[in-house]
Amino acid sequence: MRKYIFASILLLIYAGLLLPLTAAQDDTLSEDYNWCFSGEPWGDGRCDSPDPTLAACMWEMGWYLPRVQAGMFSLEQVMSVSSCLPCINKTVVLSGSPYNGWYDIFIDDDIFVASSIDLTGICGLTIYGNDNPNIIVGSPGSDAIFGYGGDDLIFGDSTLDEGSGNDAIYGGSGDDDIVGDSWFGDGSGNDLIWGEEGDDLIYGDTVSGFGSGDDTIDGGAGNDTAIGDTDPLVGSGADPNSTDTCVNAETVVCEQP
Ligand SMILES: [Ca+2]
Ligand SMILES: [Ca+2]
Ligand SMILES: [Ca+2]
Ligand SMILES: [Ca+2]
Repeated sequence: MRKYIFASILLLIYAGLLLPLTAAQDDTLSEDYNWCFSGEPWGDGRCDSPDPTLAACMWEMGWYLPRVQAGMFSLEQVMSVSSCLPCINKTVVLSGSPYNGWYDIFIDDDIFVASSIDLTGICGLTIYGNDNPNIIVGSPGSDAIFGYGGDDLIFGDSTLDEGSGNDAIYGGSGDDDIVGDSWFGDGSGNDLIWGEEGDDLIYGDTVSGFGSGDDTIDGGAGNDTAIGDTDPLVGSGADPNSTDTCVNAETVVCEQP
């Protein structure tokens, strides 16, 4: 249930931040102003929920988030006083990335390892690579990672530790090596991986460990290899309990092709 609360709150944050700052500009932020009662896009009844905990959190965030938009509070301040917002997502962009939208952290490099930044209070990262060969290692949380062009090496969670984040990874063009979780350990994240163009090598869980995540792998165009769990020649064997889905791959080691 808790993950649904987090997901709902984050959805509300994204919805709120996409709105123009009309609330701050037209003096509607009176003391009792709350999006749950306003005509805003998510003030249409979604602030009501049969789950009383979720309903209470939505109500609380309905009060806070317009004020975050208006600059009265930062998300970090809200996190410090509200148990409804235990963590936030942040966006990372690498130098020269085709992505030209808003971001939190700029990395002047072709390499980014999430453990190099302070991950306190962060649920997950959205990481935009560039058209060079990138090495990108995501956070322990649930990340979205875009490799773009170049022959990229991407790990969803880490290289050394076990990984359990549920990541969405897009290889872009180029011959990419993508690992849903980590090199070693028990990869248990349920990842969605798109190899896209190029001849990609994709592991759903780990290269040299156990694998138990339920992953979905789509090789896309090119001569791709999809391995649902872990390398059968290197790792400790596939977990018979995981159920992976692999499509558009020419070489498949996957329980449910
Ligand atoms: Ca790249
Ligand atoms: Ca991750
Ligand atoms: Ca491909
Ligand atoms: Ca996985």
